[in-house]
Amino acid sequence: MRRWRILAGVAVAAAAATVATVIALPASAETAAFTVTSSWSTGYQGQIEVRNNTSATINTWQVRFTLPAGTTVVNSWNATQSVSGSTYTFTPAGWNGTLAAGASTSFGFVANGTGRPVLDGSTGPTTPPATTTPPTTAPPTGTTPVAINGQLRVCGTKLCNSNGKAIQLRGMSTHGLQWFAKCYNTNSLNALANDWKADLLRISMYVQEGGYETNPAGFTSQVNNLVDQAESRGLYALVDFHTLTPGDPNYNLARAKTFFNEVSARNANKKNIIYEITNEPNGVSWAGIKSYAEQVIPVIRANDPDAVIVVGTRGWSSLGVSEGATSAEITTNPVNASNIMYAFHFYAASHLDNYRAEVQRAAASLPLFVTEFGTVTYTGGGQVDLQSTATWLDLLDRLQISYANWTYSDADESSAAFRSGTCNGSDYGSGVLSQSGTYLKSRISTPDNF
Ligand code: IDC
Repeated sequence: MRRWRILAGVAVAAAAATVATVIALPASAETAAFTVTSSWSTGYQGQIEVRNNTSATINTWQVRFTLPAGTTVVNSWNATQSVSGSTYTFTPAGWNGTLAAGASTSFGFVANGTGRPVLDGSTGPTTPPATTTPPTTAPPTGTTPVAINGQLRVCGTKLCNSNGKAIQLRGMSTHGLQWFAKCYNTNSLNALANDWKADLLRISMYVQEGGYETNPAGFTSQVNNLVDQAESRGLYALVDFHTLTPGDPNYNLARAKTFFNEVSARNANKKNIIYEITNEPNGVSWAGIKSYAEQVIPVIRANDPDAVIVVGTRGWSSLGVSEGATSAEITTNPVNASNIMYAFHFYAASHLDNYRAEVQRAAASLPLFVTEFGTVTYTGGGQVDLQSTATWLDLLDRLQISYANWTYSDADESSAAFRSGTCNGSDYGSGVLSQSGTYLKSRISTPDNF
């Protein structure tokens, strides 16, 4: 860890009586400590701890650093970021400006590139000591899901491993990366691989709502980084192009082609990547979804010919049921491509026996992948229905249908696996799980049948 003096926000402090004490103190009275919390070949996640070393409360602070050419901040949290050229300035997020004497707060960021920050005015070394970068996670040892199963492919209606054995992957979905990037760090991902014994991380990259469309390069890099993080732990990575509103994926067709071209070119040689080309089409016909799929799939195939690709289905990936249709519209007019699967989503408190019956019917002729489901209502909140969830998961286990649960996050909603605030800390153990998280962990951590 590296300690810096921080710019104490003197200009701001001068205007505010409550922080007047800061002005009289030497600049070294507050410190900022930088740590690399996780790193990969093309970037890293950093954390900066801001500590009030004075004997009085302060109510604002400021940290400013410069990144060397070629390195940029993709995303930050728990602070307000502004950027000018290669200089980044961070001020409180709104709730962490006030620090009592001796208190500290921290904020995080993801950098694309390997250059480390240099604090404005810092006299410290520009190259951090080697100890600031923790070793990257060990490569698969032969016991991880990817080491055992290798490159997957669709065989009949099932997902098969490289030996041709039908398998089921069980795992968790991130929440929207634009909101919950801080939840995907070394500790949380280690917990997912080692404690949860998950097989799969679904990487949910919203396109709207502040997602991909606002910063294509940044989100592409964030997704790639998480594919690497999954790979280093032997987990499969399901790359979810999280379309939701508008519901017609064709609205995002050009973006999808750009995104999947880049991601598939970069990750073509990996065995752990699976592509989910649209999350939940809604208000659009099956013909419209099929047309989208038949334009996006060739883009991926040109780079990564052997990867499994999952196609969303009509009515929020309900196989059409939520819009009054059935899976027959797919079976009679399937996507013209091989090695693909179809997505089905459910929320256990909302989607009951008629949906289960349709899944059972469809599974006889279509390869299905439950790329998202919740234990709660379709709002992502409300009551956790463990009984319906158990019925669903028993069905999926029996049919060997792979699944990912919404969400591996600390969102303030009952579908989240962690209690609100968990991702501000480093503990991802049993004590911080929600009711939903406790149940999902108990299901996912049972031995796989690989
Ligand atoms: C929900 C999130 C919620 C967010 C909302 C809008 O849980 O925090 O405000 O999206 O973006 C889906 C979607 C998924 C939804 C989830 C719960 O794929 O994006 O997440 N859900 O409503 N389909 C059915 C339910």
